[in-house]
Amino acid sequence: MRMVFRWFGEGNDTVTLEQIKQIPGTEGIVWALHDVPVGEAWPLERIKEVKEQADRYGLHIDVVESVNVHEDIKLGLPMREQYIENYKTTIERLARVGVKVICYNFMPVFDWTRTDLHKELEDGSTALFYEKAKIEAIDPIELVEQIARHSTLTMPGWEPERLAHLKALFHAYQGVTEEDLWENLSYFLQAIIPVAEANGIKMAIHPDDPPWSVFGLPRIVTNRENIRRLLNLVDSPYHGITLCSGSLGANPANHIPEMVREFCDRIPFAHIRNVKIYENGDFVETSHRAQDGSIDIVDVVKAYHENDFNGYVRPDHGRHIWNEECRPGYGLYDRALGIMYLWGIWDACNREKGEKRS
Ligand SMILES: [Mn+2]
Repeated sequence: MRMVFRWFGEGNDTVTLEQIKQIPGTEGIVWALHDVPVGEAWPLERIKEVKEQADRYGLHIDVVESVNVHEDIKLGLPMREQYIENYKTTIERLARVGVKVICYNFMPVFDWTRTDLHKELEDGSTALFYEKAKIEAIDPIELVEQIARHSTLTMPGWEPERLAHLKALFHAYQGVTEEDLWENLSYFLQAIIPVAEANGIKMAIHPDDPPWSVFGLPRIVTNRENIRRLLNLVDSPYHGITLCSGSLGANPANHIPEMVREFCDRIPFAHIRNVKIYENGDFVETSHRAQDGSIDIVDVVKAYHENDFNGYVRPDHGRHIWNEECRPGYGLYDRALGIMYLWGIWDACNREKGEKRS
């Protein structure tokens, strides 16, 4: 496996490239141009700038996360044609600096959803938390209005200036079914996969987080059966998934090691992290250690090893430990500990097979 680490960019991350370089076995960054509005083509000069920054530390930029998909594409609106053209341009420009994998998602309105960004765990660390009843109890439009009335924000990305826009978006999704979303995803893939293929870039869709409908919005990348259907939409090795153990694993019916075994040759990029699921459906992000959460991370890594996985891996999220001030889920310390746990399992698997591969 090829270890990489998400980095939000110069001046936009508490973690430095120098620090990332010092995490054992870490060879590259997972990056994006976070300030380019969704739907616009990424400027080549800005792309080159990130490559130069990473080059200075001997880190590669093979994996981009995310090139976000405009809502008009997900909704199947006429403007999608222009946004798809822009998306293709971004793919071509990323190929010019050697990018190999693009992670993206097809979740309406939000990507990940949590109710508490700093839930305190028993050991005093804090982590991202999802309270199922809280999300299920609320009508989305009512939620937007509530947040507009109160200043305390509990959801990521719910900045006041986005609220009016959000309300319009929720209205746009009213009546949009899962089948509509499948159709719009298929349309998007038919258009971009040939371009990705021609440019040597593997597209890797990230599963929905959490893997079920939230706020009444349709969601489709949620389980094994749907991933089979998804991969059959376009038969190409350049159409794959970012298998995220923590996202899919929030539903205990999703057996992650089995999914790794089934889909391995279509997984160019893996997110490996653990979550602890409670009986009422709430979940919290824990350390990577198998005993600390509900997902058997040892078996997940073994499954990759058995399949000679040579794709990219990131530790995904971490807790906030040792009083680190950082972007929620994206501190240095716990993610670095996670990497060492993953390497520990991997190296032990190597020894069992009498090998020393990386
Ligand atoms: Mn993930």
